[in-house]
This record gives sequence, structure tokens and C-alpha cells, in this order.
Amino acid sequence: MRCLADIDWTTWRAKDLATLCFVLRDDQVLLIRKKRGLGAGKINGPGGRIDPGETALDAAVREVEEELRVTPAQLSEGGTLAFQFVDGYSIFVTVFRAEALSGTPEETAEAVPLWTPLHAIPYAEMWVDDALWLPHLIARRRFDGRFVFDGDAMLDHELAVAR
Ligand code: 6OG
Repeated sequence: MRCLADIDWTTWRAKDLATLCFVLRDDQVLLIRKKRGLGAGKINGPGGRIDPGETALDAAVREVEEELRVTPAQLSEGGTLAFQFVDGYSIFVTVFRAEALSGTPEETAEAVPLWTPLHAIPYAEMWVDDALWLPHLIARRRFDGRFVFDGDAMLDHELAVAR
């Protein structure tokens, strides 16, 4: 399996369900340097796997609390991302934006907080797919993407963006 056409997307189910949450405030976005888990070392939004019985929204809030010791508010769903890795792993990510935050982000065992100007997002240090959809999240355009990855390398993708 190397490309989207090799996958039957009508029956595809991800092994893990996860979230990402991007807090936007004053032309800045709250990113993290991830210290462990999938994508350790990369810059990303805070997020992680959804626990059994949790909604994606609950998990998005909890992950920001656990990773940065702050509580995001006014969340809305920005889009979804379906990732299939060639080694067989797969993950489906619901991406949220948050318009507000209470508290001051702190470094934890999981993440270093990085308030980043919207014009200086460090795409070279992020998963390569982020450059495709994060601009749409920031511009409030709904997106739904499918991706095939081999480790860090993106082999194929499609991205539907609502006008
Ligand atoms: P934990 O290992 O932290 O959950 N994730 C990705 N994020 C981006 N931007 N691109 C990808 O391209 C990703 N693959 C996974 C979703 C995994 C976290 O990593 C994110 C979750 O927040 C392949 O429990």
C-alpha cells in the first residue's frame, strides 16, 4: 500500500482516534514542541489520542490541559485528517480551533509551549501535511484530508476544502 487508491476508504477504520487543538489569539497560534509520543521532536498543535468514552471535543480540551496546563475555550471543529501509514498503523485526527484560553502555558513532560506569530509558522519543523491544511484552519475554511505516510514521508494525499 503506497497510495490513496490502494485503500478501500469506504471500510477504512483508524487504529487510533486523536485530536489536535490550535489556540488562536492576537495573530498568534499556540504550538508545542512535542517531547514524546508519535511525532516526538516535531512542532505541532497540542493533542493526542481519544480515550474510550470520551468525545473528540473532551479529548482536545484534556490534552491541552495535560500538555500545557491551560484550558482552551470556545472550541470549534476545523476539519479531519485520516492518516494511513505503510507499516499498517493508522490514525484519524479531529482538528479543533480554540478562540480563548485560561491560564499561562507551561512546559510539561510532554511539551514545550510556543506562541507563534501566524506569519512565522515553522512548517519545516512540523509534519509535512500541516502546511497543506493549517492555513485553512487559520482562515476558517473547513477541510477533510486523507494521507498515506511512510514514516515522516508523505506518499500521497487528497484534501477537500469547503469554500
Ligand atoms: P500521541 O502520540 O500524542 O498522539 N499526529 C499528527 N499531527 C500532524 N499534524 N500530522 C500528522 O501526520 C500526524 N500524525 C499524528 C495527532 C498522536 C498525536 O499526533 C498527531 C495526535 O495529536 C502524519 O498520543
